[in-house]
Amino acid sequence: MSEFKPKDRQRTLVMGILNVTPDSFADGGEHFSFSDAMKHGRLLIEEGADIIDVGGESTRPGAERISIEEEMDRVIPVITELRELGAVVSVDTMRSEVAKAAIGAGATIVNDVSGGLADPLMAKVIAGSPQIQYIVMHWRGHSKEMQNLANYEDVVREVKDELDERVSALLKEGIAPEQIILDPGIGFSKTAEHNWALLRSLERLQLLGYPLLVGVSRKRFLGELIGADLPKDRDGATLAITADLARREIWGVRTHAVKGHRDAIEVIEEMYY
Ligand code: PMM
Repeated sequence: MSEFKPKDRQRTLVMGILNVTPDSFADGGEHFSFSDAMKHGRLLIEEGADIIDVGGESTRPGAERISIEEEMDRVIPVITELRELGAVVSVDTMRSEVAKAAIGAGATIVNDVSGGLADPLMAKVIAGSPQIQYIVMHWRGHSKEMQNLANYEDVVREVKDELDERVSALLKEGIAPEQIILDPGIGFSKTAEHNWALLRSLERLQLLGYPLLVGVSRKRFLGELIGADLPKDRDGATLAITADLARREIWGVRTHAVKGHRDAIEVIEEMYY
């Protein structure tokens, strides 16, 4: 083994979560007003977020949908301001209109938890913006119905096959392979057992040949494991997974508490790469 690190290695990236919603399960909706959202956005930048993921619609199990106008009003001003501060911004949306407006405001990544399934026009917007990266998450249905869709015989095989199908459909619509990042969709139509099985076998999803983003931050299955009812008490558990994912060369992690994750990734880089 060489004692030098290969120069072109890219460490795992940290995507900081900025939910501009009144009902996000993980941060209690405390970043709801524009000024509060920006205060938190500045903190995420200071802490070293590589990307800031701005979302206006809650994807919490059982959540009601909001109107497009409401979603636009929540996310576009925040994206514009974050871009002025020089941040790399992704927009967490399933709606093509919101994605289009966000790209216009300077977002360079579209994070679509439905992987293009919720809005048939999304693929066209992404194909028409070849400089944009597109996060395609594994998804089976909207928040209201997703817990009834957590039925698998072999969760890893089925998630892999369903992502593969999505990718084929998106490529047919003109999206370039270089634009695509895949995400197993931890907690979306999945039980705790499904989540753990996927996390143990991410290498099988890496075989699809695309970078992987993983979002476990403060999710309920971690609380169940360690007995933490409050999302904020799940950061240690989240961090343990991030360190492991950095070791396994995962492209990025989506997380609430950025600083600790940057530190953990730096430690793993020093130890192994
Ligand atoms: N999880 C949530 C929202 N958006 N996007 C991606 N790509 N992957 C995820 O796992 C994901 C996501 C739900 O969590 P939050 O309400 O804490 O943001």
